[in-house]
Amino acid sequence: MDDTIVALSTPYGESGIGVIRLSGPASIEIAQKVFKSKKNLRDVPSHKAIFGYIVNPKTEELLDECLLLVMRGPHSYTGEDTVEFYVHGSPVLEELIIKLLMELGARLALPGEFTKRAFLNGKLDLSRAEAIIDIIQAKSEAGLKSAFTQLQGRLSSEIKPLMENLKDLIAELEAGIDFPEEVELSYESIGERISSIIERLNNLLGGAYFTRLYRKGIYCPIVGRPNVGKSSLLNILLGEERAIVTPIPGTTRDTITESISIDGIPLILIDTAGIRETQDLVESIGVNRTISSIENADIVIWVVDVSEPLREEDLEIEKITRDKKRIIALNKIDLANRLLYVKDLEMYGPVVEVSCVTGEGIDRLRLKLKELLVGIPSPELVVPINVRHEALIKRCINRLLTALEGINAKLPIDIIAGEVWESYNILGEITGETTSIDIVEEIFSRFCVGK
Ligand SMILES: Nc1nc2c(ncn2[C@@H]2O[C@H](COP(=O)(O)OP(=O)(O)OP(=O)(O)O)[C@@H](O)[C@H]2O)c(=O)[nH]1
Ligand SMILES: [Mg+2]
Repeated sequence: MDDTIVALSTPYGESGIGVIRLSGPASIEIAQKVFKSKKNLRDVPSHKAIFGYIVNPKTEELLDECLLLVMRGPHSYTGEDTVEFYVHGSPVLEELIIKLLMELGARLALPGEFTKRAFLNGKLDLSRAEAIIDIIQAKSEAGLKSAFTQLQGRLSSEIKPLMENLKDLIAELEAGIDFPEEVELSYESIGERISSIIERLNNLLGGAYFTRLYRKGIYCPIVGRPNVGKSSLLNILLGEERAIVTPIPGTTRDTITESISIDGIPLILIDTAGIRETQDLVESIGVNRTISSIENADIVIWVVDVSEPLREEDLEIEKITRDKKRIIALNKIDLANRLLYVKDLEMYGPVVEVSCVTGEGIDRLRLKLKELLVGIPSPELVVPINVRHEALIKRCINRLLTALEGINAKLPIDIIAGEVWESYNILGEITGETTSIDIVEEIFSRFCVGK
């Protein structure tokens, strides 16, 4: 990290201001060459805004007025000397300045490179660095809060003590191997300690499901046989004419995905192709998609038409959604020729009568959806576990279970110590202490340039 990197940290395009960030050992020196003010940047205090002009050093031409911030390492985001220019948000100007800075020796930053430097300089551990991508990419308030909890080190504060425990255990096991006469190891007490670590890891896994809900949303397909009003229901819940509605059965052929927010948690609604036997190739692909959306569902809204009897096709859908959390929307209650009532369906789950034409009952349906979300804890209370952490915790548990088996079989201590070592290394991948450089690169490549 002996080079100095530069990037635009605000989105490309016209804006009120644009922030250009320089980080690395030469950043103050390079900045000085394009910045004209009464003060010399070498002497200005850290973290204090300075007014001045951007100047082309070759022609002496003034390009813009701007504010500039010097942040000296290690007290900066990256841990290195950093300079930020706050210029007018013109893409032409921003490109011009970045080009000048590159001519003076800076290199264009790679995606996530500022944050990667922060990680490599020990400013953040890996799970906290990952939280920064999740904050930037948050799609909902709950997702944002969950990511912020992670940024504050909630996960690391759970993992680090477990790593300490494992380290102590390894030290004792190794002492037992090296000095078998002096150190007496009890298989039973080692087993108890490992079991208690497994239990704590299992508790952490409980957070994975909720973390996914907060960040990705609750997956909620709207299913039913053709023409019952699934697309109409999507539209009325969204408040816009998103999906095509016609009286022709088989109108929707592909899935349509849109998101609404319920108490800050994203609910991902999926309008699906009505399920029926069909010879039409396109429609049958749509039906397959519907079926796979049911498999992935957290909640299903099953739509039934009041003006028709329950048909074979309805019962088929009942069957394939049976083991899901389900709400039945008994639709078209505005019609006079009513054949179905709540009592005919309530054995299948909670029923809400609605009309997508008059809007009646839609608020009740929203309320029912909300009730199904009761029991989802507030994101600040859940230890955030993303998919990567979840996989590592599971691997770690497996290693520890192998160690336990070894203990029960009274295998030699060095074999058990090997498993405990492995489990320690696996946990270290969460915080980044033992993560391979490939994985670090992969994580930071998901960032945007300038972060
Ligand atoms: N009277 C009445 N008609 C409705 C209601 N909801 C939907 N419809 C009508 O029912 C027909 C089918 O509606 P869609 O929303 O396209 O039904 P769908 O389930 O998406 O149908 P497919 O995409 O073909 O599976 C349209 O003519 C709608 O106007 C309702 O609450 N009352
Ligand atoms: Mg439809």
